Amino acid sequence: MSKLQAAGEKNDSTMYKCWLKYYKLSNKKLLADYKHLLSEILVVEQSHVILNAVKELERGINGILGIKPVISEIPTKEAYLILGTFDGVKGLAPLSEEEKQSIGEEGFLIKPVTENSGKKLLVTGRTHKGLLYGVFCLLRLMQTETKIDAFPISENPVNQLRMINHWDNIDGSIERGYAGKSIFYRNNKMPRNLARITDYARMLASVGINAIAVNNVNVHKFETLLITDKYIKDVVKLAEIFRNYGIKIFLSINFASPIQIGGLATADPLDKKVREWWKSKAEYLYSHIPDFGGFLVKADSEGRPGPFTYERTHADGANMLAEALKPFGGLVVWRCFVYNCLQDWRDRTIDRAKAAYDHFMPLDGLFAENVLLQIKHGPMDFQVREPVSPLIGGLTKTNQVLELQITQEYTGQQKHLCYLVPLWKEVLEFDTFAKGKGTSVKKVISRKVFNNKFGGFAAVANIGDDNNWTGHQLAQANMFGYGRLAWNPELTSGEIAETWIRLTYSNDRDVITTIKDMLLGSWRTYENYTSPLGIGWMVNPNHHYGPNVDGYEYDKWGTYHRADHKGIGVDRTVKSGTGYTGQYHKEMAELYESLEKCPEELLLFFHHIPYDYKLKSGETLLQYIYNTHFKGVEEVEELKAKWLSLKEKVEKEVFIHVLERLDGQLEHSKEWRDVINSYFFRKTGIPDRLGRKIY
Ligand code: GCV
Repeated sequence: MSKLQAAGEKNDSTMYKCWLKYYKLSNKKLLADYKHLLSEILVVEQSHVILNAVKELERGINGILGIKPVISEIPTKEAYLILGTFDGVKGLAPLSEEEKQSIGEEGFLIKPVTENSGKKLLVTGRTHKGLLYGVFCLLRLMQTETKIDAFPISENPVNQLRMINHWDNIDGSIERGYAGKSIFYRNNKMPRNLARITDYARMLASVGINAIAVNNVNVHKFETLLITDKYIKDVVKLAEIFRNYGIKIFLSINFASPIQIGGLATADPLDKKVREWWKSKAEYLYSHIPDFGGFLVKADSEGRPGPFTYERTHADGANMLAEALKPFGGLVVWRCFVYNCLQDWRDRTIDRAKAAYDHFMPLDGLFAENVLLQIKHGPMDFQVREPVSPLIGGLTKTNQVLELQITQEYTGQQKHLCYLVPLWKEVLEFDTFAKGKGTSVKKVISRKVFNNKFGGFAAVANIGDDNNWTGHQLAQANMFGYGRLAWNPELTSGEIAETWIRLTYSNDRDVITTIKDMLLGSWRTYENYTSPLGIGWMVNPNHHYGPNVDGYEYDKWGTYHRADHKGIGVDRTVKSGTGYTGQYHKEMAELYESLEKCPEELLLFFHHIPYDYKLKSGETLLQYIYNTHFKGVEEVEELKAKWLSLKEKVEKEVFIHVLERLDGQLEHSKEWRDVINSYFFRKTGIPDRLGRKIY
């Protein structure tokens, strides 16, 4: 067996182990029931993936039940767990045709089998990958005290692509990374610590991730060489580690590669030599990595090269790559984050929010079958509150992937607590009305609406080489939540939070309810003390941390709030504004167009409003801004008080770590409150009705 089947890192810190801590169950009855069934594991097939599944079972059973299971090919006990595919368990456990039919390529079934010779627990599926997911599910259920009579349980992932995007650079830095340096690279060398990468692959597989792009979408000089002899052997190593956990590797590529590394004079997608170059590149890649996933591409965006240089369309660019990858089953994941980042703030005719739709809608239906358009969930850029991109559900003939951001670029950079699952849930539940009422985003991307071949989720990772992976330990819940949601978007934010807490901390009721409460309200709290009502962008330019109301106001990035002494907000109506509302299907367009009907949390995104405008609560807009900013800080105080109440219930190291982060958040939320409130007080001269301190 290959060396890359490396064991994970020997690291006993609970924060390192994340939700795979595997601590002993305290419920004696349950412990006895599971011990009875799981002291022996019958393994009937072999592969790297199965080996990892078995290792996980050993690890989990050892931790949760406190026993070392016997691994066998022929059972020696009366009760045991059988791990095998439908083919593998033939003759060992009965399975009906119906049961088999209900399980897809990545699904699994966990089922008790009672025969004359005793009770067994079957973990089965169509593929080895399905078995791996089944094992992680079983361990999750055990750790969260699920009774054995809850089985049989079967699951299939709802989404086909469940991808992680890394914005890691080969020098070791991570664009928008807040948890240390890259786990993959350092000083233009890779891979770094194989054991750590193996642990990461385990973590991702445990929540059902099946694809990973390992380098930044901004592909610089050295990363361009990942598809050459200089780095290919290293990429092969990474691919092997991830493959053994059922995860396909993708690379972000530089559209100008034919020029930069191919010696050609052009990267024109319609040029014959360029097309041949990419074809031979694909052959080269697949000769090294037969299950290579494909390319992730950022083109003509924020200074990256792309087809526009040659007056070609994004369909031309994507289809050229698709043609090269097609013979090998590879995919092109093409990002729609394309906009003019050299805008003149004086020019009110351009609206960055319109860009993705304007660029890609005219191309709907022109993309090759193996091209997927990856669309950021909002029309701007992962702000704390944005409407859902009208491109999702606008496109009807193109494969669509929803892009989320787990890394907290605009939501507190893992110094502030901001559990993002409720935000993502709102996006998934959003009704696009693409095919009448009920055409939610989650249905569109899971291919339930249009006849698309591919679809799913992608998200920017929030991990780095910090010992606790995510900088703030509670930010681990976002990585966990993303994976769970991509697997099953029907799960609620509360269910996901609760499971994460029980896996990460304990099954203690106080711990569960307190942390769940903290997580569930944290996005709203962050929104309260930062930028109001969907306007976004009141951050310091470049690094995007901390308040700066006018930081982007007179800049080139197209991110304006248009505040003056009378009012604030961007008029994006068709009637009198930029016309952005017209990009939605009729029902949503009408809603957003109307000042009265527009959901209040997005009011300033769609309308320019006077400060004395009365909101539904009866407060004026200005007073609402003051109130929410004071409230936000009070809520952080409550977060801290809640955490303090857990002093005796969580480990000291964890308690102190989170407390330090909350202290920092409290100080920084005051900074936000005071900067924002003072800005509006100074613009308007109108004091807070409640006479609170504004500077
Ligand atoms: C990787 C935003 C971020 C950039 C990021 C870009 C993108 O602009 O600030 O760091 O670049 O989005 O999604 O491509």
